[in-house]
Amino acid sequence: MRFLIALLAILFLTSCEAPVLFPAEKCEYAKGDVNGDGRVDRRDAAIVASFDAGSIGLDQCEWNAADFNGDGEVTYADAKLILEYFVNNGS
Ligand SMILES: [Ca+2]
Ligand SMILES: [Ca+2]
Repeated sequence: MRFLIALLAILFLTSCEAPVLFPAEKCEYAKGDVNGDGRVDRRDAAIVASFDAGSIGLDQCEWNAADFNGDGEVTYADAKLILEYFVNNGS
């Protein structure tokens, strides 16, 4: 009986704690720096274009960086803007 009470107490206490699944990944990629190499360049634009074409996927960090115009979607428009940014700023 004592074992059962202890087991119930453990279950109750562990169920009250916040679930710890996986620590939130830090997304430190700058806007447009989809591959996280510290530069916004044609390679980032190519990644976004590939994503838009459906040939690759993006993780959440990459996706956040890829939405260059901040419209909540990652499309060819973002690839174009990233490329324009690269051409104009020579990052
Ligand atoms: Ca980059
Ligand atoms: Ca976008």
